[in-house]
Amino acid sequence: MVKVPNGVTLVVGLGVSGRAICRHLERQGQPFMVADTRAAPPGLDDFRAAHPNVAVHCGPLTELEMSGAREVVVSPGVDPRSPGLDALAGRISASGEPLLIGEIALFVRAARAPIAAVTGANAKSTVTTLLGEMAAEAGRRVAVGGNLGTPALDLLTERPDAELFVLELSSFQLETTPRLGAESVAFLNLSEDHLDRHGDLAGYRAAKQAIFRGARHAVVNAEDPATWPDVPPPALERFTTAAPALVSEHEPAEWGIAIHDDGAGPCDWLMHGETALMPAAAVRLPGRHNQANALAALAMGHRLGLGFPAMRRVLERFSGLPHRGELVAEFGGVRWINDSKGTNVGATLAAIAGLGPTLDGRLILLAGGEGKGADFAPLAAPLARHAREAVLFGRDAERLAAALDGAVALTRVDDLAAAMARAVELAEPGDCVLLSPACASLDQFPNYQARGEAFRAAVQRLAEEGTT
Ligand code: UMA
Ligand code: ADP
Repeated sequence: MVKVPNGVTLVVGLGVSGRAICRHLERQGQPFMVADTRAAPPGLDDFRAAHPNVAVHCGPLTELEMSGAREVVVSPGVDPRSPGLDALAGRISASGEPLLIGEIALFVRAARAPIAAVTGANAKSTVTTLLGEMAAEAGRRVAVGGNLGTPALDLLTERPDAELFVLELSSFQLETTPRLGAESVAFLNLSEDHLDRHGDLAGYRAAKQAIFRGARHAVVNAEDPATWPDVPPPALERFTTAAPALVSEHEPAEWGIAIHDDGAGPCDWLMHGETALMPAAAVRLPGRHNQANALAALAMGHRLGLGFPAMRRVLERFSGLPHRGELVAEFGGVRWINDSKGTNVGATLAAIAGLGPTLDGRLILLAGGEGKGADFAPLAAPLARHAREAVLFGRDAERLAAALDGAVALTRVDDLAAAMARAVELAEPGDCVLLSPACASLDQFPNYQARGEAFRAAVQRLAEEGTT
């Protein structure tokens, strides 16, 4: 057994978050040691060289004696229920918080500006980025990060003058955050993801409900009751892709979409109650799901006092993040779309629905990877309607094939390169080749970005070959 010395903080995980936690504890002058379940995590030698006085344990956490630890701070990818940590459940530290916490709990203690936080199964990064851009456009000193990429703790030093923090928070981060205390939060949608960690949809939802703890304002999805808070915050608003429902004078107006005529003819407008805000078609991001995302960002921005003209300018110009429904190229009459961030079934359904009107039965879907225990059956009906073929690769290709059997033509291949080769064989003018895997990438790639880059590089090679 290796003992965590009394009064020393244990940091679990030597990845992006773990290193940010170490930097933060260093700045605070709090002694810490580090553990990682892998025998040789990448970058270990560099870490040791930079921190010669910090003890590092590599290997099973059950080899650690943690009873003297001041706190145990886990990285989001580390399951608090895993062997070695499970015994800490319910234990309280000297600071009165649970002994086992995550990076966001440290952030909440240190942050000196209001927090706006976004969670959901899908669209978190998009809404977080939109809100961050809106705040910047409105002249606020805003810092944006969290699950999106820059660890929340790093924002404290990257933007010491921040007057607003906008954070994307995952269920992994929220389940180790005892009390977020945010000025405004949004819970956008819920569909199956990370069931291998949370057990079932109820467990996944319960982890995300932590976003409401101590929140002063919340935005939820009127069409998805799973996003509604068990314990409502003082102010609660809803968005919907339908016309805003008539609400009593005691309830805030809904954010929705309705037909309106400003004199140029009737068309869909984004609405706040009876107030028409902007034509839905003026939102640059495509698809109804992105109009819902725009409404959620508007509702949060409104609460934060951002002016509508600034928010509208952002919605008119923001063309989306890479790897989310990104048109990589169009040549030979074929569109190639990178939706590598479609890492669960709900995201792939949204990507297909968003493209739907333009597909005309000409979709070639590339999907597969690590399914995280999800049920793929909901993909069958939209693929039957929109797709010519689904090309399946990666660890869960067989499970996908079993769920889609009979609904759409299927090909099973080993990897993305083979899936691309099949798509090239198949594609004809008018087709749309969509990489939206409905799965995590980790069986064959370091992350979803690498998978999307591999797709992009292959498409660009094809485009060059086709034009030379
Ligand atoms: N580790 C263990 N034991 C485990 C799991 C991990 O020791 O059981 C160690 C690994 O060996 C590794 C380190 O922990 O050294 C990795 O930690 P991590 O998996 O928590 O990942 P980080 O590199 O710290 O990145 C995390 C988020 N990753 C996860 O939640 C899995 C990143 O979200 C986030 O951007 C980053 O912190 C900054 O806050 C990525 C993600 O995939 C994008 N998120 C999931 C999603 O969006 O669906 C939730
Ligand atoms: P997250 O950070 O939650 O993964 P992103 O903004 O990165 O969210 O988008 C991830 C995926 O979710 C994209 O592939 C996109 O097609 C899909 N998506 C975007 N908006 C929605 C929505 N409102 N509902 C369902 N899926 C969506």
